Amino acid sequence: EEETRVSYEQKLNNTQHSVSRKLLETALSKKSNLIASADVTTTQELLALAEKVGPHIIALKTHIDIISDFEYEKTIIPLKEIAARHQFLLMEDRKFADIGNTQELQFTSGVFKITDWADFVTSQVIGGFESLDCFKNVGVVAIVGMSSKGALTTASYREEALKVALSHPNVIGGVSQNKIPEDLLLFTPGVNLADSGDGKGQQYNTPEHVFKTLHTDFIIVGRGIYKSDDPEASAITYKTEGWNAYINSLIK
Ligand code: BMP
Repeated sequence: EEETRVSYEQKLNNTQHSVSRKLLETALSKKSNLIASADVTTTQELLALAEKVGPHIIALKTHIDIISDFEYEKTIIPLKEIAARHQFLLMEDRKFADIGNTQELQFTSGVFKITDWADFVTSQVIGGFESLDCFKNVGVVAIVGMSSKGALTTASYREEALKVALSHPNVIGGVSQNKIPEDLLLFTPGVNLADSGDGKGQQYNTPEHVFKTLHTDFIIVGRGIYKSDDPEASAITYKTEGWNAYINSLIK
């Protein structure tokens, strides 16, 4: 793609949302656009990973419902302390996909009490505009398109999903494998330097590809980091690759 992208500084000037601002400010100060996906299943692994990769990431993405020994006091309180100390945000990848009232209950109740600790959450927009009203104290990243083979997020679905995302004040960005309007932040998972897939439908691209062709803002890396023998070294590699790819994408 020949056109230049919008820089983090420009995006910062164009947004009032406190979560967007925090993400962009953190990216600029850490020179990182890396979000680590902590798809581990115990509190100990989660906290150990957060501690190791914390200095190098702008956010840690969780699937909190896969933690088998979850306890608010033992899991969330220390996680929040690590996040504050290493200056990263907490992104709960809950992918809400229900009517507004149910999403509100899933967001505020149960054992996870996501509303009490997540800085931002992912949500499908399949429930329509008003289903997103309940997320007013956090940022919402709308699932616009999915990375897995055969996903039903066709061009026409993505177009309709973007209309909801662009019009809703709680939405700060989208997850997609395609370009989206630059007034939204673009979060791109399916990033891995070593693999092209996982045999379960996941499809991978390199950081270079997603910055150059999608003008993504933030890369999300799971197994490339947490499955590595040295997660901290891998986080540094993805941070450096991601930052260089971002800088290169600023140049025509
Ligand atoms: P990995 O890098 O190990 O493939 O992990 C990708 C992470 O991003 C997973 O947590 C997955 O749930 C999430 N994800 C994705 O892979 N594709 C999407 O389209 C949306 C996602 O949230």
